[in-house]
Amino acid sequence: MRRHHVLPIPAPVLAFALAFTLALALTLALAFTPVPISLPAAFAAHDGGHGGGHGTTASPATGAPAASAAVYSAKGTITGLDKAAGTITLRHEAVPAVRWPAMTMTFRLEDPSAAGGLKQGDAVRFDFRNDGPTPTVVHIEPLE
Ligand SMILES: [Cu+2]
Repeated sequence: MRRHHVLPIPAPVLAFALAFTLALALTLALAFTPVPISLPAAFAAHDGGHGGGHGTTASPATGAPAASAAVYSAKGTITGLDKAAGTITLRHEAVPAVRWPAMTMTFRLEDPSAAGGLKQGDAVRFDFRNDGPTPTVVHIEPLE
């Protein structure tokens, strides 16, 4: 009877293979785990710059398909006004409808002339569309 040739695998080779497999598994696990990577972005979303957007827009009660067309109302104080650029910076109260905390942020003015009688420091009530990184104020008026 002829014996099969079984090549013995040296222990160091086995150890290396095991370590390599573990490293590969760990790398894959990290690569396919989005949570630890997305958390900092989520935390940064409302960190003053508003670069990360404004979080999830709640669906309007009407169920309208275009959430960005919905108009929301809030109160705030003007902290900056750039009529030439057509932007206004508002320190606004929390807006639960779009899940915004109270904060200071810049809006685009749909009609820059709408801010004609307003100035920095004014308390205002305003309507806006949450339609992009710089949401659009569609109406603004002084708060009595
Ligand atoms: Cu905001």
